[in-house]
Amino acid sequence: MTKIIILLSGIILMGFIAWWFFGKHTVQAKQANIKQNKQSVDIEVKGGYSPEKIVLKKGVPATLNFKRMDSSSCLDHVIFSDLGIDQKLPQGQVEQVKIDTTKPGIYDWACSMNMFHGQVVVK
Ligand SMILES: [Cu+2]
Repeated sequence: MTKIIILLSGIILMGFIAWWFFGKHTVQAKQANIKQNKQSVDIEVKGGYSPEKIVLKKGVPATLNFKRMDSSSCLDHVIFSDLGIDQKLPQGQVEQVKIDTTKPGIYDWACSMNMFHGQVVVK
């Protein structure tokens, strides 16, 4: 009996590990609030980015408000390589990053060491 329980828990554990590594994890996308033909999203920078996926409406001027709560120097710059943005994020402050929404597309951002990532979808 004990053997069966061990065997079953082993199988469940392996299934969980397989799901964890190979399963499709969907990240919740955050839609920007649109007000008077402007859109903005607040992003908390703390051991990564929250939210890390943002949907912006095409053609509406957009601002991402990065608030860096993390003292790690790893997160002191945010880089949108496709948009030519490399902006400093002072700690404990809100730093506005303007995003060009004239062209629809998917734009990735990363920290200065390319360890943490986020994504903006313009559509
Ligand atoms: Cu980094």
